[in-house]
Amino acid sequence: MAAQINALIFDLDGVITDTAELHYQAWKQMSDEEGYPFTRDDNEALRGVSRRESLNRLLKGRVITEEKALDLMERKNRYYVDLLETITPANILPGALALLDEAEAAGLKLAVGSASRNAHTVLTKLGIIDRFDAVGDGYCVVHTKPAPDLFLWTAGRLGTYPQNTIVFEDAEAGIEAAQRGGFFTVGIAGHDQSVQGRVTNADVVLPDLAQAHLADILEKLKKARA
Ligand code: B16
Ligand code: MG
Repeated sequence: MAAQINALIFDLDGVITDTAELHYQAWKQMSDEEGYPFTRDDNEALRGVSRRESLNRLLKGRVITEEKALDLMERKNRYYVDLLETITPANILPGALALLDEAEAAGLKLAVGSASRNAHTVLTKLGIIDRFDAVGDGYCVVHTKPAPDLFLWTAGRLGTYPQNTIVFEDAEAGIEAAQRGGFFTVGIAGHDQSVQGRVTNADVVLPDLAQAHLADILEKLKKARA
């Protein structure tokens, strides 16, 4: 890897914090009201994909009107936004703040690239929105992950190029988006064996950001791209 890394872009849900459980509870409440089956396993397939695509996957081919789809998404989001009230800085995942500190000390630019339209709210509740030079969210581009648009938009806001930027992602759709954009990728696999396959295509795979030091990550990327 001859390239100079000058920026890091972090996915939000599953990398900096774990809002997947709150998304699950909100989709579950809406699904129960409608009599749709929806399990935690089903929720795994919604990681990193937009609200609209999440609904499509949840419906599993069931055909509904556009008006109904908008109502279901609006209701789910209302439940989700209510649940976001419970978020505090204690919900930042282990190691994330330490990595931000290291990267900032090294002079790297920092951004969030999240499919969520609630990313600003979540970052504000976590108390870290000021740590980022740019926040790309579900409002910034038409085509969200796995299209590369969101990460490219975010890199543009930072004034960096994909070949000088690392994307940290926990979802298959996010790794694909970053790779299609030409970024270096670090996959956050989590500790649940049944879902670890989702980021195996990343340049470097880590279980989480705990003990994730910038120098080690750069070294691993260098070996992966040698
Ligand atoms: P919203 P990320 C994603 O966040 C979530 O992983 C995904 O489950 C959710 O459907 C998507 O945001 C949209 O969220 O309904 O709040 O706009 O992983 O890209 O940070
Ligand atoms: Mg994610």
